[in-house]
Formats: sequence, structure tokens, C-alpha cells
Amino acid sequence: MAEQHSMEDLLRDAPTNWGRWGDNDEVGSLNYLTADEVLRGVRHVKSGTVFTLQRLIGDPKGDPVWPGRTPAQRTMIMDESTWDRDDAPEFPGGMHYADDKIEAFLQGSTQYDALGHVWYGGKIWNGYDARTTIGGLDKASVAPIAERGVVGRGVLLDIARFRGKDNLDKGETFDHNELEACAKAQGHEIEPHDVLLIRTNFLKLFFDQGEKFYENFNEPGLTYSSELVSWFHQREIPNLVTDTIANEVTYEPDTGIALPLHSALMRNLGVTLTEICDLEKLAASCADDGQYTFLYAAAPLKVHRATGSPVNPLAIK
Ligand code: UVW
Repeated sequence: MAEQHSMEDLLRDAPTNWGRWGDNDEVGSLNYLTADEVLRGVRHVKSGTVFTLQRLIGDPKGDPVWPGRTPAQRTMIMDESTWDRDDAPEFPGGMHYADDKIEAFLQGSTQYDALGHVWYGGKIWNGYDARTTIGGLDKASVAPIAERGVVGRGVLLDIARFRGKDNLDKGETFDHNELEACAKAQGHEIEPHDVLLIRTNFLKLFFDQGEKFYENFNEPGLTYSSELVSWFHQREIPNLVTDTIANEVTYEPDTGIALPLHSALMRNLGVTLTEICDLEKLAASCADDGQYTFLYAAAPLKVHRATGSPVNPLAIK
């Protein structure tokens, strides 16, 4: 039988930022994004061009979601046909209106993960007891991130273009050294406190392949090493944003462990993760004008005790 590896063994000596911002902290490495960092981001606004990075919810071509989650369902509650009914509401003056609602996984589209979203060993971010997640996150939910907002210098790392590919394929991995090489090839450096936006264009395959996309599901992405985790720690990276469903290679190739960077970066270092972004228009613009740095701004929804929230991040060049 294949040797089983545990997250606790893998991350036994891994660095943490627990306690760094106090015993009650719920936003982790977003603390790096001070007012000075907002102004550093603003200095990269050159033309005022705005890019929205959210994918369409209810895309007629389908919504890519993590296996086991289902796409949002939007239901029309009120429309002009409401007034065909005898019991239609009547408003003085004759106003009609349309109303609808969605039933959705809060992480079923472009989203911020709460820091309490993923854990191992009975502890979530900052050492809070994992039992604080029962029935809703009492600690490190998405609401404190939403309350704070995320603004700073963003850098696009176009790994697909750097590798000369339209899109990365299943299970392809890369590391922090390649991120630095990519930045260098793009003509800039990755600086401390940068919000990292990594483009793989992997979700092109969701739209090209349909259901086959989910066979042997193994997204490409960053892969665990202690050096990579130290790099994130030393660079004080606040936020990792990607265009894949879960921001890292699904199964770490050496151990087969699922999503170890969720634990090493989010649970231990307090790095927020932003997933399922659409980086295509931004990437085309960066390739065109050579400007890969910009102001990044995002605020998830303020949802009480939630594990994540939809978001429409902005990149402003
Ligand atoms: C899981 O953690 C399972 O999913 P995600 O981070 O993509 O929401």
C-alpha cells in the first residue's frame, strides 16, 4: 500500500504568523496592506483603465466550481408576468418591478476564502479552535476581510505566457523561483507586500472540454516546498489571487496531499486566497503595453460567519 502522508507531518516545522497581529486577529497578512501600501498601489495607476476580474455568475456556458459544489441557481420571483395574476400587488401610481434571488455556494464563483476556511490538526488561523467553525465561523470568517477591504499594489504573473502556452494543463506545477523569473521577463520585480495575481488560463479547458474537464481533476498551480512557504513569509505576501478554482496544484506531486498550500499559506501565515478570477483581459492589456503592475482593490461581501464570499476585484492601470 502506498505510504500515507499527513498535513501535520508535512507542515510540522512550517512558519506561522499566529499572534503576530494579536490574539484576536482575523485578517492575517492583510495587515501588511497599510495606508502606505494603498498609496504605493495608486502610484501604479497610469492611464485610468479599469479591469473587473470576476467571472459571470450564471454564465450560459457554465460556471466552473470545485468538485462537489454546484453552480449558482438564479430564480425569477417577480417580472411582468406577475401582473397577469389576479393577486398581483398593486402600487399607487402603477409601478411594476422585477425581483430575483440566487441559491449559491459562497465559494461557487470568483471568491475570497475566509482565513478560517481550511485547517488541520484542530486549529484554524491564529490558533483558534476548529470547533469555532461549527454552524458558522465564529472566528476568521469572511466578514472581517469584507469590513477591511483589500487594496495595494497588484502584479500579474502571466505564467501561461511565460511558458509560451495558451493555458497550463492538468497537474502542471511551478514555484516561487518561476514567479520571480516570470516577473523579470515581464520587466519588473516582485516586491514585499505585493498582491500576486497568477494567470494559468487553465479554466479555458472547462469551457473547451465540458464534463471531461472534471475527469482526474488535478488543477495546475503553485506546489508546496518549505522554500516556497518561506518565500511567501519573507516577502510578506498579503493575498494570492489566481484564475484556477483552488489556487494551487490539487495534489502535491511528492506526497499526494491535497491542497497543502491552503494550510501552509492561509491557516499558518494568514495569506488570503482569491480564486476563479478571469484574468484574460488584464493579461492581454499587460502583454500589449508591458505594464504588469497596477492598483488592486477588492472587497468581498459582508456575510456573517461565512467561509467565503463572491467578489468582483478591480485592477486599475
Ligand atoms: C477548497 O478549499 C476545497 O476549495 P477552495 O479554496 O477552492 O474554495
